Amino acid sequence: MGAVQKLATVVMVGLVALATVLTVYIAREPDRRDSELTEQEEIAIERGTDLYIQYCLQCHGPAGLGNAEVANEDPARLGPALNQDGAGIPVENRLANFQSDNAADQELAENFLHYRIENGAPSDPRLNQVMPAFGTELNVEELNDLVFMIMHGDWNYVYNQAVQQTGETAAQAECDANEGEGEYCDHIEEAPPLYPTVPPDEEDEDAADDGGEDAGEDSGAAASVAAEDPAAWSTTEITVKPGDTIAVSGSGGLEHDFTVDELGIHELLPAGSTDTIMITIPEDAEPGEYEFYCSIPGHRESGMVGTLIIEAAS
Ligand code: HEC
Ligand SMILES: [Cu+2]
Repeated sequence: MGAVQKLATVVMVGLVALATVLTVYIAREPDRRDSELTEQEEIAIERGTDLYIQYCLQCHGPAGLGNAEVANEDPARLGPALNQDGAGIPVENRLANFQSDNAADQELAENFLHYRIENGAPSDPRLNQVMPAFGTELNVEELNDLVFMIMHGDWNYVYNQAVQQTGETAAQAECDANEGEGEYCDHIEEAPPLYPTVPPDEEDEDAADDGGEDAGEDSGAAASVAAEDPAAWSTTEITVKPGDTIAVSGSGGLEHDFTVDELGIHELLPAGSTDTIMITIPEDAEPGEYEFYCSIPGHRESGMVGTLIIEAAS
């Protein structure tokens, strides 16, 4: 009788174990499906990563942290962080949330990424902070792979690939392989930065006192407005007369522009600058109400829009 009972016990234990494993497996199935990318998508991420290392790393950094100060050992890169989570950028400060689960966010991110990568950002040339346009240099598939990588890739993977592929740490690897001796080790110290760094800018100091308004008064402008990050104007109503000037200031962070379609006004406010641009209302502008807004994708929709009232000249 012992043998039969033992067998029964073994079968029971086996069944319970199997049931447990199955339950856990089924319970976790939705997660697994979410985080699993198709083979096609994995390939897109690999290709996007290689393109990133070749074209973007020099300004946006090996881990996509760019010039973000937080959590970044290397904040001298020119470009902003594309790895928003890694850089600790609060969600409410993101103009577009690059790695979101939400369909609306994803659509905005996809449009913005395509727009920015294809057109670049004609930023302030004096600061040498120009994001080049890649719309002609890269083909449609390459652009799609890059955007897909930024939206769905893993920045740790990018970083590891970058370490493998760039010469920056090849010297380190050789030096380590030679137990810390030989010419490679000297090279680590000497190696010049492989990327352009932000030049010191002294002249931003005076503009930095948050002063759209001040700047406007000093310069005799009839009105002033300042861009604010992520996407707002300091005022949503501006009243002027034909021939008046409006002092428009940059936010000091993101790029914006001041656009009034009917008057043909379209002035860039470069990233990283609080400089004030003087915009003159044409003498022959018809009195009435116009819309002023920022034409960077997503900004107008986020509320970066206001009313420009032109009163009759007295
Ligand atoms: C020469 C330096 C440089 C290179 C190379 C470069 N960028 Fe940039 N990138 C910048 C700068 C500077 C900005 C900020 C521009 C601005 O807003 O005026 C920027 C902005 C961006 C933004 C917008 C980020 C945001 O939150 O506003 C994206 C996306 C971007 N770059 C992606 C790329 C990709 C992808 C590549 C490679 C194909 C690339 N960049 C190559 C310098 C560079
Ligand atoms: Cu804007």
